[in-house]
Amino acid sequence: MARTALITGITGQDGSYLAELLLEKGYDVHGIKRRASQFNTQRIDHLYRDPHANHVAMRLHYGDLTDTSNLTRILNDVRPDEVYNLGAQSHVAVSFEAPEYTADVDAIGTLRLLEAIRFLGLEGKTRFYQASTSELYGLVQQVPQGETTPFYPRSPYAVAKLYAYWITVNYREAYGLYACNGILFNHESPRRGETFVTRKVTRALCNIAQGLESCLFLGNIDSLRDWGHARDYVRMQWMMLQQDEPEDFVIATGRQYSVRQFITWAAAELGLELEFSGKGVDEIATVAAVCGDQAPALRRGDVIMRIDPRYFRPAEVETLLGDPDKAKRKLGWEPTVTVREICAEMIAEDLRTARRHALLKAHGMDFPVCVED
Ligand code: NDP
Ligand code: GDR
Repeated sequence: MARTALITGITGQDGSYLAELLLEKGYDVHGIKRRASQFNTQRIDHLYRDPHANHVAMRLHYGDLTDTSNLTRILNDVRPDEVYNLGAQSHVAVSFEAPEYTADVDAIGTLRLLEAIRFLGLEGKTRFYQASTSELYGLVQQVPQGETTPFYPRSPYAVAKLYAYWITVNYREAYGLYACNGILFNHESPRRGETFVTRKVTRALCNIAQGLESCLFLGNIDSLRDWGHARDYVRMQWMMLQQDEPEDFVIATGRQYSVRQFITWAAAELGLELEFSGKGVDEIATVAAVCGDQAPALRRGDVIMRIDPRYFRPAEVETLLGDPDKAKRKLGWEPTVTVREICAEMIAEDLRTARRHALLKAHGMDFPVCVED
């Protein structure tokens, strides 16, 4: 009998890679997708099979982490061996604008799932993975951050995730549920949401290089992050649920770079050398040299990045650096892709799209390029 997994957030970056991994491993995969006014399954369309076919390994259910009866019904129908709770309002800056909704989805949504597992008497069958985050460390108390580093959340998102972290631990201790937290540091890919900083940079620079946008606006480019590849990190999510005993793990690369460094790499992939000048909100990045033919719209001296204080957060997480030692020791997990390689992969993908759009534009088929945030 194939094992069955339920993924909340299957339409997101991690959900799509995890669905691929579990299907490869022979699982029957069920995912929860939200009702939207337009199709929202682009990241998993390549995994879709006609639901009328004989054996369909991936099935989608309409649902929402704010809806207790919906979650309970889906869990009762699917009775999964493994639940991966990846669904979340996952944008830190947005959580300052929608704090109550973020708490409802990210904190209470986790409780709803755990309670439904218990209510349905699935504690002995269903293993639970909670998508915890390095944002829990916030104002860091120790460098690097590991499983025992104290938390100090700095956003409504992180505070909601702190509740989700502890309620997962509590259900493990109180009810013997096999429940684990993966404390994941930032992870990226060509499927990264367009408003997170790495993807915002790669997408905008490709559009600028092709003449589809003129300038990239960013907030704090001095913040430091430990970036890995989403595909490596979902492998670890699955590994955590295959152990004899449930435990929490930090997943990170153990290397840290600034947003500014990432911009420099992204530009270099396009044959651009940048010069940063000015200070604080007046800082800009100018093209110092162009080589190759990947940026036909750009000349030396063009300003391609400016600071917009609108992107500063009310409370910032300045620096994060993870210690993945436990994951390496206990599970034999290693990250396989460097951030420089991730950046190259993201640029290659976004450049393909930008070139396609530029070609359409050149043939008079103009369309608005969405640059918001
Ligand atoms: P994404 O933002 O790409 O995906 C989030 C997913 O959650 C989407 O499928 C989204 O649906 C879904 N979702 C949002 N709100 C709800 C809701 N109310 N009910 C049900 N589903 C909802 O996030 P990632 O894939 O990058 O991250 C996965 C998880 O890991 C998240 O919980 C995130 O907080 C956490 N995390 C991510 C890290 C990272 O660096 N990527 C690091 C550490 C933790 P839709 O497609 O319709 O918007
Ligand atoms: P983060 O990722 O907040 O770490 O949360 P994000 O890419 O949004 O920001 C990283 C850093 O870049 C700075 N920054 C900007 N960020 C965005 N989004 N847009 C900008 O214009 C911009 N300019 C500078 C930010 O201030 C920040 O310091 C991600 C999410 O995936 C969370 O769900 C996850 O929990 C954490 O990673 C680990």
